[in-house]
Amino acid sequence: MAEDYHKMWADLGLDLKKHDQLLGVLNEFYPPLFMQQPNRPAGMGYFDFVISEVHGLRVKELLDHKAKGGKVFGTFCLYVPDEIITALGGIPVGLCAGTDFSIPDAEATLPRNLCPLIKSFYGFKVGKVCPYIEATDLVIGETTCDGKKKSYEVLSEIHPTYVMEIPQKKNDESFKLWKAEIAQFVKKAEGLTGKKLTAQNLKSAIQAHNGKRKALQKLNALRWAKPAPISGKDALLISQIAFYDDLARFTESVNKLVVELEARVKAGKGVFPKEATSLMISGTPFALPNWKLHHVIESSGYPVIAEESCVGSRYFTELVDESAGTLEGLLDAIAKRYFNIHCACFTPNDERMDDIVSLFQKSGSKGVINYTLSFCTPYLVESHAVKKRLDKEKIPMLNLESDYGMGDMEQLKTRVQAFVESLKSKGRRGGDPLPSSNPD
Ligand code: BJ8
Repeated sequence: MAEDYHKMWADLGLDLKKHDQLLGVLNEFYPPLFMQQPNRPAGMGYFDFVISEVHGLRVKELLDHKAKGGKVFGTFCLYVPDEIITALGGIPVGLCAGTDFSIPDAEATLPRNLCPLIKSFYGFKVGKVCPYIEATDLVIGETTCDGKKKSYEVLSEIHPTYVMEIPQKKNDESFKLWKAEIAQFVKKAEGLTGKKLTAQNLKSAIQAHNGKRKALQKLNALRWAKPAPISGKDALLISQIAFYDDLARFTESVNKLVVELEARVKAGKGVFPKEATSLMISGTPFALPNWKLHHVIESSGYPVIAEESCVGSRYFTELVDESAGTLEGLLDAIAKRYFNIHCACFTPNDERMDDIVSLFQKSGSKGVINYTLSFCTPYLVESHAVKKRLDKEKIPMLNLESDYGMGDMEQLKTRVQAFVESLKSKGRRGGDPLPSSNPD
């Protein structure tokens, strides 16, 4: 970090000793995991810089924004409409929830057999190690899975929290409920920011967020080239940074990287051999700094070229329709776009199966790794539907369940290697691809 930020962290009430330990772990793991990858695109320099300043410069920017009267909104889910926050002069920040470092603090209050993502986010707050949550004026929760829903009640005891109600069925009645929920959120956000939502400020926020999504779409489509011009680990890192970096600067940096990757594809330059077996991942999100599965797969020699995930395709595939001229029309477009995110919290959720198949086909992956965080009931149970559909399409699939601990890395590696070997031997014998392996 360019500056010493200890005073800023102390003013935010962080536990400085524990926080130094957290940054120590990050500084130890990041360079070998990311910076030592061979043939990395030069454009990754910007994202390395962002990580080097992860609790420094960006937090300072948020605090500067607050000093000028702006508000900061913390989020943990894709259903929170960032455009409304931006339009009202607020900054939306996706909060960290991807490390076991913060879990012991959470387990003093929350049950052990709870999804690690939830325990991680709560542990960051209660353990006083996250400057982002301390910089937020309000955390926006949502009624997605039961674990999150109930944990927001616990969080609300120690941090200002507002919960949006997310419907669970995709029908007209649910859509009406969702629109009403968005209208309520607008009122809440207007109250906090002291600003009024207008067609003009909302349209320009929609355009800005769509610009970010378009940049991510281009970047992620380039990963399908053979050889892949960028590692899956780097692409994942960029998707994670998308949740908290400055919107305009991030979009510009991704677009610059896209130009570099296009040139690489043209020149046939990549980060893995052309014939490497490429895989895609579907399932639960990879909150920062959860890089474990990508590292396991890519350090075995297989590029990860797509993620059907909230830190992945669910985040950027759909744009908000910008064409309406009225506030009502634009809010309707926002409601439609967000209603169209296919999280396992919805029932039934057939559209997600279509998304997985379509991404598999478009990307040219050789197999799907269906990944679920331990104790995530919606995605664990939905693995059955994923398997059924992929079997039907004759798409090979491996089911993996894991948490944030490092203890199962070797076991995961063995399973991924065995899966790829099975794909290769099937390829050598010819015939249809293998049916999916059984869920654990
Ligand atoms: S839209 S996936 S970000 S809810 S992994 S906390 S579901 S028990 S993160 Fe999610 Fe929104 Fe859905 Fe996406 Fe619960 Fe599962 Fe944990 Fe999860």
